Amino acid sequence: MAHLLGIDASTQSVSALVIDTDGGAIEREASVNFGKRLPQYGAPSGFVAGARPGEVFADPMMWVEALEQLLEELQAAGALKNIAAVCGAAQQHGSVYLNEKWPCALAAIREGRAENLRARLLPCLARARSPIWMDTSTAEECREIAEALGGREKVCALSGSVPVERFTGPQIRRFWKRSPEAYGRTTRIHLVSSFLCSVLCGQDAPIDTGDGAGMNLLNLTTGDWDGALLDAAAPQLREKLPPVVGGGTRAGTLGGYFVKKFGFAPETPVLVFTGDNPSSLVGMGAATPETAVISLGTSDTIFAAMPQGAFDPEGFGHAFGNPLGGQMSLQCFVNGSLAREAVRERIGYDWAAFAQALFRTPAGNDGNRMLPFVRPEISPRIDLNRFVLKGDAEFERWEKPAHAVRACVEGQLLNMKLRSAWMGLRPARIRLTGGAARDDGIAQIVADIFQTKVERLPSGGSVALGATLRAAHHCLGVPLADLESKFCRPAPGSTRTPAVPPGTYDVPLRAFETWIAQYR
Ligand code: XUL
Repeated sequence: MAHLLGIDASTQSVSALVIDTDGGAIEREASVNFGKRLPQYGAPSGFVAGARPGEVFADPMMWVEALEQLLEELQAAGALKNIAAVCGAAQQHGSVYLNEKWPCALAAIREGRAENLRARLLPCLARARSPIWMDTSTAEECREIAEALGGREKVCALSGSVPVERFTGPQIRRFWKRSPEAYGRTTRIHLVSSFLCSVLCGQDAPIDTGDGAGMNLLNLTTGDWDGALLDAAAPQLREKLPPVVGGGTRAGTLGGYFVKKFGFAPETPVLVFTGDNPSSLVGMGAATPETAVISLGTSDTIFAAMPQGAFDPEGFGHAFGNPLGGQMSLQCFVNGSLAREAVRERIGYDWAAFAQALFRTPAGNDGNRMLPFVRPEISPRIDLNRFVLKGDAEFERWEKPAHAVRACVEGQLLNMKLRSAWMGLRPARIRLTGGAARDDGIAQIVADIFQTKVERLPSGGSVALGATLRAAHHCLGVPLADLESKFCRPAPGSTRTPAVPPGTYDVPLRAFETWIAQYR
């Protein structure tokens, strides 16, 4: 019996899935929410604002402690027996800065000498907190990198994205400029994904091309670090980064600490981790461009496998490595679930009433619209920190709560449709994942605005599922098609087809584009 463990280190929690490939079943799901389980970190949603505008951080020790609690929970449930391979994925772009103590701490984990993970790893941090993907503080560094390379387009042609504020290269540059001594003490810089993978293996793990492409440091054509991009970011950067590898590469085997404490088999293979979005692409069975994915989580994203060489002329979209080979397109929106949550709180609804509201309001929302950005948005780049409403007087005074709900969801999806036009998607289906995907009203609006059939899979955990499928495929040799047929079939009754005629949203789309242009 082959069981696979997949880990998803996301913004608000660390979650896991255990699957049984023979039986085609999800054996166990578990999750540790940072705010609820680790309140001592003072990060109810998994992050804290920094002192300067746009800065957003998280504590890497919070991720490590949550990972350990998650494994404890799985062990207590008897779910860690028979684990044949492990893989994982993490929120993208965030970076962890480690000092010269890091190799010794890893060796202690590897050899099973470490007593307490936190005590071992805390002294290894060259920077106490990690900047994460919500950070928008590096506009100046993005300009400098563009200038060094001869323009934003040059950076995009090399790395798949123009210099982007949350991407790791500009973040590293800011750290070097502001704290040159701490940068000097840094001997290794990891992504969240490669950091956690290293901890599990007790040895420095590589970065995969999927997550590596979110750094503005990787040459997307060669699949390796790019000398010019590294030089433009910070000095001596190459020696501080781990190697880059394809998504099918083993990072190592589980460290002795984990074997001893959790009863894993010695030498359990660990496949290189990737970013949450690339992992979700695999978990959603979206290996070809016929299936596009919309993920409605802390961030909302739309992504799909794509042929090489497409770029967003506006500069907000990205080309990442596809863990299955080739590339994937991605567009990310900061104002995902936190914006939906803010609307829900403002009107005093619970989630059931929020979901119901979408069935009590018509497509187009009687002309009532919202710019649904409670924090600075990245697609497109807009520095709003409040909702803007436009419609009838009652609506604008927040006295039509059901319309406020639809205006938020329609605003988010109209913006997504407009911003993702560069991808040239003509998918046969859109697969919806993330917390809000369960909501039938939201699924219907996706089908209506994109005029495409919408499907949902039985498990909400597509990131962790993708990790288990990659582990099964690359470590155990199970064909991907077999895995997809067992684990990536839409849940019965979950499909939604367009309920309004094509063209229904043409006017709202045009109106939204004109309106949003005033704020850019
Ligand atoms: C993608 C992005 C987010 C994070 C967090 O570019 O910034 O989707 O990966 O989920």
